[in-house]
Amino acid sequence: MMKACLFDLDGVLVDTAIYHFRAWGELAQKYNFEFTEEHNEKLKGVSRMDSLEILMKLGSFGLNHEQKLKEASWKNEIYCSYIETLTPNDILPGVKEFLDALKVSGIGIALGSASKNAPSILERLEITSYFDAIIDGNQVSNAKPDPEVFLKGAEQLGVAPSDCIVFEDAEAGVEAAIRGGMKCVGVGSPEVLARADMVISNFNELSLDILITKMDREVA
Ligand code: B16
Ligand code: MG
Repeated sequence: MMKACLFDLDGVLVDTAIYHFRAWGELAQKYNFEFTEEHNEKLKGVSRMDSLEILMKLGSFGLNHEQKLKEASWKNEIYCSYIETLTPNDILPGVKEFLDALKVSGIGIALGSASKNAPSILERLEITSYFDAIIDGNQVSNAKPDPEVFLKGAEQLGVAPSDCIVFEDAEAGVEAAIRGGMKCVGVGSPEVLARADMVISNFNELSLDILITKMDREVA
């Protein structure tokens, strides 16, 4: 029985991937290698430090621990300057209406994001108050596909993982939901998110009734 919904942030509630792309692109320029949108796909749902490791491989350059911290924080400053421009108009289509429907039905709402900037993004979007639990990159030691971020969310809500539905746009996030024993709605391309229980392209396609009907059928 569905008792809670756990949402990823980037790519599900708001599209900040373009800002990550631009900020990492500046690092790529600094180290003089090509960084494409296709490369950026590999960074979705991946933590900041793991993203830097992927870029180091792409650009074939090495950094010691201190340099890694310095470059990651340089990228984050650039990223933060971009997200300063976010407003409630940047919430992805249908999200607000869906969150409203969950609230009215008394279904728990949690955030499960790899981003350490998640709290400030939610503030800028003016949706913090919807969330009964917020788990972000500051509170987990194991990145997705490890289920830690979602299991902590379920625990804070006091709901069993089998009664939770995760919304994810990244393959690693879908895998994390599955490993956590939760159902998963993929937001994006059915090819990339093939392991999700159902896939939508945006929240305008989804109502609470559709979700419950579809997920009940999966259980039966
Ligand atoms: P930060 P999500 C993830 O957010 C992004 O998809 C990923 O591209 C980013 O590297 C990661 O957050 C860390 O973000 O640098 O802000 O801590 O999709 O898990 O909400
Ligand atoms: Mg995401």
